[in-house]
Amino acid sequence: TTDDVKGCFRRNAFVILTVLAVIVGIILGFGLRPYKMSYREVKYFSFPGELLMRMLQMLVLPLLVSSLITGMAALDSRASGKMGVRAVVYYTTTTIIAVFIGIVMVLIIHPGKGSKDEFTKQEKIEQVSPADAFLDLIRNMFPPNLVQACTQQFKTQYGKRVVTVKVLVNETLFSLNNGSQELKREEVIPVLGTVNGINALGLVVFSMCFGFIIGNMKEQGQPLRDFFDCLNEAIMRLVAIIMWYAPLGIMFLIAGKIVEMDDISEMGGQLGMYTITVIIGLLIHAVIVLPSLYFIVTRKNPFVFIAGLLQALVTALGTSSSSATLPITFKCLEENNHVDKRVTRFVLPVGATINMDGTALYEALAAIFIAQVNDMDLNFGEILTISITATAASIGAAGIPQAGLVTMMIVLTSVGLPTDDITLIIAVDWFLDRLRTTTNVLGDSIGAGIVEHLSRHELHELKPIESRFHRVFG
Ligand code: DAS
Repeated sequence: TTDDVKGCFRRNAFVILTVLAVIVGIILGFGLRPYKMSYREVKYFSFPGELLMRMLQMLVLPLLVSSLITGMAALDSRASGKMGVRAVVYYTTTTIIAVFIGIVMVLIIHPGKGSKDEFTKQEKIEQVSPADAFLDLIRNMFPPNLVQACTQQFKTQYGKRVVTVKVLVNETLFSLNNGSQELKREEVIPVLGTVNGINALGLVVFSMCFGFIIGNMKEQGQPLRDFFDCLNEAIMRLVAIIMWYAPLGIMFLIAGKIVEMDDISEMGGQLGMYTITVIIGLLIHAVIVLPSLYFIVTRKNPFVFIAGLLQALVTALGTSSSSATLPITFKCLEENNHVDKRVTRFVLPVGATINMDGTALYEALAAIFIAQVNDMDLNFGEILTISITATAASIGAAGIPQAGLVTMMIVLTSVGLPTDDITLIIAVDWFLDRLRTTTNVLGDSIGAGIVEHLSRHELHELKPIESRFHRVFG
């Protein structure tokens, strides 16, 4: 039918446009490097990319709340309970596998052999103690009030300057020194509890409770269910518009980052080997483990499923933020892969908040790399500690740029490694962050496909989300 043709054209047009945008972005970035643009020029040059980030970030919270409420309301307690258990089992399994891959890779390749002085010593970052960081994490689970929790302000990093992410909800300042500037203590409070990170857990729980209640209000709850369904539909319509802009935004995000990155030739052998080790680990997880899991459970071709996600995966690559990518992940799963909305609305918000396979793999691998650089031999107990804290830190990491680098402090401290040493790997973190964010988004999406398949009987018994919006507006 014409709708199918239109849908197919639009889907492929997006993917082709976005992949082209990445290629042009890379060429543009390397083409502009010889001009040594100033910080200000890079900031203006990257503006179209920042615009995309802000448009997506603006949608994240209302989308997260409305999708969870309507998703929960559409499920009865039995179905949501079973679905929740399946999702948690999947998250736990894939995160543990990811950590295991990270550890095996860094122990086999051993990129950290040699001495530390090869690294261009960056300025010390004054660290908040992990106890403060952990307390901040707990404190930030509960925003001062819900209204504030829906207003967030992000200024993302521009290369060589202090990165400041100021989240109105908690006044949590997170600054990552990417360059020579010294940081003041009060500025370095890890971005553990941002409205997009662990804090969303507070909102996720609230939304699930709210959705559960209005789901059990039978007919009286219908107006409320319709309200949040319309809110969700309205946001998804906005996403449909933003998706046409996304390729342009991604092009400038990638080009801007390449213009300002350190000279690759300056990168020492150890850092180069470390980068290759992370890439191999993430590829094994993203190309072998996750698709195999999908095939084992659903007996369907995983690469057809992944092809439908390309727009979201490239957006994750461009924005290095799984939260900012969430609206596009929703669209790809529901429209390209036709995953049931009752599953995506329930599983995706939770997954994007706590399920970060790429980050868990990265943190375990990086911690052991730093131990190797410090000529520290870790025993089995310490490696086990790193596995556990890397899993916990990936749950606490925010879905925003370079959050995984910050939560890694908990991992380093757990085995007595110097937290300052995160400065050794900052130079390549902006690039590896993109890859681990893409892995995070892939893990969440494959999880939605697997949970939907395992829940097909329960879903069959319940009525689908009959959107009033479509009923009224078609
Ligand atoms: N950038 C984070 C995300 O959006 C991942 C990370 O920093 O590790 O998922």
